Amino acid sequence: MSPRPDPRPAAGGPPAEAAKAAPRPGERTAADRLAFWSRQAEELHWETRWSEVLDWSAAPFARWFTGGRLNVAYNCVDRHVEAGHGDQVAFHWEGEPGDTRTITYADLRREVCRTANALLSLGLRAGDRVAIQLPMIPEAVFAMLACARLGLPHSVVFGGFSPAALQSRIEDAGARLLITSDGQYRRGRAEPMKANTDEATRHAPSIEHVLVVRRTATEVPWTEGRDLWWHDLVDTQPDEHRPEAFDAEHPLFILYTSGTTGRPKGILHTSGGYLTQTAYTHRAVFDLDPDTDVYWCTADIGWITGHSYIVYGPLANRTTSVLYEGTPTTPHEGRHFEVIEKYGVSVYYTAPTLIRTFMKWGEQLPARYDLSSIGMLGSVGEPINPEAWRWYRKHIGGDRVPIVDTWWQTETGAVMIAPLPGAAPAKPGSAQAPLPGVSAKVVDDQGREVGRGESGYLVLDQPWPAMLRGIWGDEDRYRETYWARFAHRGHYFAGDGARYDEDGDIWLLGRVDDVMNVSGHRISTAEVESALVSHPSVAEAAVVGASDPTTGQAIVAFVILRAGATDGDAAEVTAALREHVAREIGPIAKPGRILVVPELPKTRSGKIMRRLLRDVAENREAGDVTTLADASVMDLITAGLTGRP
Ligand code: 6R9
Repeated sequence: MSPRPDPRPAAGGPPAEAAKAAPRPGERTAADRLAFWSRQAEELHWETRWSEVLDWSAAPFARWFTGGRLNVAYNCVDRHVEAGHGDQVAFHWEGEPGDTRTITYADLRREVCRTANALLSLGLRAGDRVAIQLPMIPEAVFAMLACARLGLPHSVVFGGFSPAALQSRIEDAGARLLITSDGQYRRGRAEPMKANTDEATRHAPSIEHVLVVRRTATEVPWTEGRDLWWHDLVDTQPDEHRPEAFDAEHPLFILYTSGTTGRPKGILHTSGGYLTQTAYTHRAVFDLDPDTDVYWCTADIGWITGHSYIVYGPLANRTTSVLYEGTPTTPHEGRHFEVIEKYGVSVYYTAPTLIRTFMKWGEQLPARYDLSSIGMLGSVGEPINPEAWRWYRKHIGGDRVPIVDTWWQTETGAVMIAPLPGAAPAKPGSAQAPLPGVSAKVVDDQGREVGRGESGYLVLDQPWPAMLRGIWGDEDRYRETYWARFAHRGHYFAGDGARYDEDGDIWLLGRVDDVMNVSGHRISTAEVESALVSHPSVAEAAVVGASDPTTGQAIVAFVILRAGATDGDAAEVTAALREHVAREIGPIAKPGRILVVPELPKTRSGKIMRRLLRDVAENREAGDVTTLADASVMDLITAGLTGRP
């Protein structure tokens, strides 16, 4: 397709979709917002229409489109086939070793029906939970949609997570079925997957069956009667399955994310509101034309971005997408550009950490490929620094395409703050303004809105359709984490700092809690600390996120070793600790640096002052130490570290 000219600064009118979606004049009140979302919900197919758009009477537990009934998978698949688009490509799948598969909407319908029939044959019924740990292969999408079709909440666990992490997620959700693969390709190598998931299921008695996709032809351990091959069970099922409509509030999925404590939270999303907002935002933010665009979101399906912007939003909008299995460096660093050129990708949605990696590799790399199909670029996962924004636009976007910086969270389910193309002049590094139907504010400690040029906390002061409906099995934690901070005002506390500029546009400033953002992945300091102290050599640990030019933040750990643990080589001990964290949580949580220290800086109440450790990690003079129980601790720490790399 031909690239769109950048409509900003708003010279001509906004593009058609943005104009259609934009709030009508005066659409500012809560009633207008509900009318707006009601119009967006009408874009979906409902078996029964809702009677009320929002029921907020049990706040902070929302019910959207109450009384409405729909089937999410029908909306994402069957309805497009029935409308005559069965031959349209849903996914151009590109495997890491270079194998490919083209999946049309008709193919997708057949695969999802077979998978649904297979799950039924295992005795699964609406409400049962299914855990999925799979690489980025088409079966991952089939599995998610089959679950949605049957009303089985899925819990997708990122393929890089350790057996221990998978086990705790399976247990928390009480999953009956695990869907996994024999192995996965990682940087050109076939690595075992089933061997790891077996370790997880050994201590997870809720699992009755393990359904295994053959991907790498790796040898696998096998438990007769429990384990089933996908090609035996699914591929032999009938191609037809009649979808049943579920309540708008029927649970669609649980997705675990890091919080400020060590225990991950199972974020619960439901059906009608989630699909309404993911579909609307995907359509409006990317100004997408389903007949001509080829869209590529590079996220992994194990993260919320994969759920909302690879699976549900794009499919509800009948998008043609690229689905890529591998890492960006395999088999070479030009892989993403090669894929863009091959499929004529027109909308490319990725994370700042990858953009900064591309910058490091140099602009000569994208210059070797024809990227002229690109008409729109997206960014998600962390604040995008203006330098990366400009580089992205110049070297990937040919200096002519809009960039949408989309702020949202696992908890929000869908994009909340983003510049609508054509609606406002672009500002590199700013997510700018809440989307139509969304209300966000920057407030001070007391919850009062701050003025222009001032910073504070980002809050969402009105419910939104794709909002989380709670934390699985833990009502109190839900209230405590998100609603306690500004309870007197009824604001949702996002955990991010933000600033209004002189025009009143929003700039995100990163997390204000103990959650790190490493390459766009949320990892809590407490999670890594508890992994470290579970190692016999470690007496105490404190973890901070230090600024890193490529990954946004890098994990730096300060550890106090137990007596005796220092007898060996210090480098050996820290190497062992890094491996230990990788085993406990997953390679993404491996600390970049581990510093062995004699003490940790603590307040009188015993709270570790991470701010001071961050100063050390970022090579700064330590800031205010007056609240330390023992001010000389910082000298001890820095003296001990001098001369170390
Ligand atoms: C979608 C996703 C959420 C946290 C969020 C914030 C950071 C995401 C951002 C951004 C600035 C953006 N974040 N997008 N910060 N600008 N465009 O990433 O969800 O994994 O739950 O992370 O990521 O700190 O609070 P999730």
